[in-house]
Amino acid sequence: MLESFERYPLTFGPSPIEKLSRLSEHLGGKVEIYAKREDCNSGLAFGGNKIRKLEYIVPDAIASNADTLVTIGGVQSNHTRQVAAVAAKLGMKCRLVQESWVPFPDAVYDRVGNILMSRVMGAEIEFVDEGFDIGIRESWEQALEDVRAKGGKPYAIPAGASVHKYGGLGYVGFAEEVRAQEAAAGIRFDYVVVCSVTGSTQAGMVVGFAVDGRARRVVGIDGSAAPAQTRAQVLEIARDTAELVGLGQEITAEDLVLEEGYAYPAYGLPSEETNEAIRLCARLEGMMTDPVYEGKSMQGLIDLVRKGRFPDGSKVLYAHLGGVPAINAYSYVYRNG
Ligand code: 1AC
Repeated sequence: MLESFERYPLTFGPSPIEKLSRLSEHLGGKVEIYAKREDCNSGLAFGGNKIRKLEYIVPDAIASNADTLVTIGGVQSNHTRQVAAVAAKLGMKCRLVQESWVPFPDAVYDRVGNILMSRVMGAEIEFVDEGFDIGIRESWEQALEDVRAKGGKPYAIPAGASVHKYGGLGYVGFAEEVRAQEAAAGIRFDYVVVCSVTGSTQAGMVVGFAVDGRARRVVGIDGSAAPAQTRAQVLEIARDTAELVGLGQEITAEDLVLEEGYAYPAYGLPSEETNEAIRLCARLEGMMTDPVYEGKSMQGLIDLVRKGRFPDGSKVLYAHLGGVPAINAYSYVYRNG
């Protein structure tokens, strides 16, 4: 489906899939859990899901003759870190708007993890005291204007690279990649579990897996704590992406599965259950997850397996999107492990 779209390679190639045998056994052994390691997909500042999306956005940025990538996220945004890495790799400047999406008081919250890397990679960073919102933000539009006013040529990348005309393509490619890996390994995944916030990761997967009838097997775990907005954004991006790639079938609201019960107490704040999931996965598999994204989707995965949501014998693919660097900003929470 992606043959007619230009791709600028930023990843190593297909990201690895590994079986989480000890976690599967711990949860009763009736469901086989695998992880697709998007956190290991690139050498660009620890990689992650946005690098995959940016592969289809960068050709447009280059064609526009832009000299500055401009984007937005929370203070510990993985997305802004990945855009900073891509800008460095391309020899472009990078302007980041970091809003106060998470009311977290750790003393080093704005010093470590993602934002530390963005600073080291030379991004220009502006803090804006606005709360969480996945929509188009005035602060970001002002940053674009400011780059222009100073004689630069900005290229606009919205939060999560999501509401961008090519934002869903990377995860259509993910589905195609999984199909090829399934064929090579002689297996087929019954479900894919993925954290969803700004929407284009899940939306792309829904379109990509619709091809073989698995759209509704993509189980989004809401990490936004604003599920109505996330759901609407996933649907809009999925529909636009389906049209863009010529899917030939309509994506309906029923095609979107978004589990809403795991984002509490708020976006970016881990619950005790999230922390237990992070520790369990780390101690059984050595696989690190984070308090904002993958810890919540891991919590959802564990809970859904325990509740019997996946029939016995199911193969479940957990998409690890690469949110781990943010865990450094929660040092007090994990001071004792
Ligand atoms: C919310 C887009 C998002 C980030 O890292 O800023 N995943």
